[in-house]
Amino acid sequence: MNDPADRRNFLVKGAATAGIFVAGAALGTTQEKPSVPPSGDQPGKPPQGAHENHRPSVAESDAVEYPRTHVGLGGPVGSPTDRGKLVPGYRSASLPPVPIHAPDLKTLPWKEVDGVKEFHLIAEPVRREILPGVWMDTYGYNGDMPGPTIEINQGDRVRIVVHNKLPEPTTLHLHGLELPNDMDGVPYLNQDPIEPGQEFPYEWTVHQEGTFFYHTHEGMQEALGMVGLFIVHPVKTYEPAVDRDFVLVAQGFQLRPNSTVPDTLSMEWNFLTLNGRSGPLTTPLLCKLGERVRIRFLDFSVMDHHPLHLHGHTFWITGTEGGRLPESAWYPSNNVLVGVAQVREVEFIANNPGDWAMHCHMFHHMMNSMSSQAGPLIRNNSTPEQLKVLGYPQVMLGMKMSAAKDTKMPGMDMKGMDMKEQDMPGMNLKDMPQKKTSPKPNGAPDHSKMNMKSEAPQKPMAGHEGTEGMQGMDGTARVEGRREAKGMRPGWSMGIEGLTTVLRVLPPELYDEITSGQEHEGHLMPRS
Ligand SMILES: [Cu+2]
Repeated sequence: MNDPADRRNFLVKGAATAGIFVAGAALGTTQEKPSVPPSGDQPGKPPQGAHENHRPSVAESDAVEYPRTHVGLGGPVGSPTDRGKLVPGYRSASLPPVPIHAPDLKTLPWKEVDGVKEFHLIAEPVRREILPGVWMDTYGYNGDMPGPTIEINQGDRVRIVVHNKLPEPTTLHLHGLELPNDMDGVPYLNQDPIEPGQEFPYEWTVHQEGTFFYHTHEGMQEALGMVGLFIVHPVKTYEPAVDRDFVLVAQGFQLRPNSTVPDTLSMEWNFLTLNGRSGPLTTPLLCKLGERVRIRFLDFSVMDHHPLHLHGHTFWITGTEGGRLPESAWYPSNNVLVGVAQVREVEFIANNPGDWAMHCHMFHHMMNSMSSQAGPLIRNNSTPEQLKVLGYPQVMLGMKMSAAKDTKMPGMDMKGMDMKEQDMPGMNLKDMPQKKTSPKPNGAPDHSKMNMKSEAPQKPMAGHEGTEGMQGMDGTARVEGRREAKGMRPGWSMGIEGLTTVLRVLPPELYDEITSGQEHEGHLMPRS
């Protein structure tokens, strides 16, 4: 798959097959309407779970006007198909809501106890790998940061038992939920803090639905990442129904040199994460061409807002942390500003095949480890992958590679760079995907005045050692070798940093080939 021709065939093959599925929708015009609304669970298959009482919405009968397999505007502004606004997915709205998919996060299991859905949250110190070989020692829940996702149905009675295994008191706040005052989790105001070794049950009946979250109500514990998603599905599936329901939580941390513990007093952040990982370790979001996709963004940053931008598509903003918006209040965008503790839900038809960047548009948030305060956070023999992790721009990697091979790069003054082959022990240049990346011919910054050697700390930056050997070449192979990344352009991980992930809009056959039936199915929510 490293050969571009192979990749092209891979994609073309999938696209051709997809064309069979969706030709009807793709070729449809305003003149012709399909006899069967395109609301099946799979493209081209009859809708599962559709029953006689299922009344096709206006959107379904008009959906053919909106192109599902290529870009296009749909109907006029204000019409149901305007930029795909009310065009349904393939999944029938008569089915329960599709389970949540939170990439890189775990789901919290529950058991029924006396008619109550009982969850156990363990507040404890955890380690989290935010980039290959970059570990953070922090606080979280059930061994993870962010904590596992809680997913329930509107109307459920829930009990969340918090077990405090931290060396300090804590409480749990259920954010945005309308619950009894003594369940609200503000220490001293609503309850005594849960002391180390103690536990406390939070129990109430959830009448709301939407995107909520739980977190400690101690500021410095919040800054350490003590948060988790709390998703409540509506009793009746929203229309137009979606085929995918993703959720992403944004956070920021300051990891200083020689420390693996985030500096929670800092008001600057050098590592920004989505679901606890920085790009390119963020796992790509997979969907099939033509599906209706919902993405729920939560900002749990200390004090940064994030303008989250999706490439190649126009979405409609359909909900907030307060729940669903009426359709009259939706508006189209490709960039949504998510403020601290806010949620923005967006929906769109994934009709533009390919691998699309989805990222915060603040430039510093598209980088890993800005180093203005501390100088280059590297040691002398750092590999290109480590440079990448530590925030050196791609052109630097190109320079380093070229310098190592004693080839001169046009327009670059290599004096003083002191880049020699022996700086990169153990590197196998021929296997580097970066080798295939063309260096910037013009306008590249002049790094010749940087004296990396003298400014580089003598000791490796703690946390960047790759304690499990996951660094350098291994890190790249691991990031690009993931199942979810199959068929992506070799070297793609070079362009994905910080608060960034990738949405992959795949022809159905290609999607199936990649997932091999192993896709996340979630747990079907029993209706009570
Ligand atoms: Cu941002």
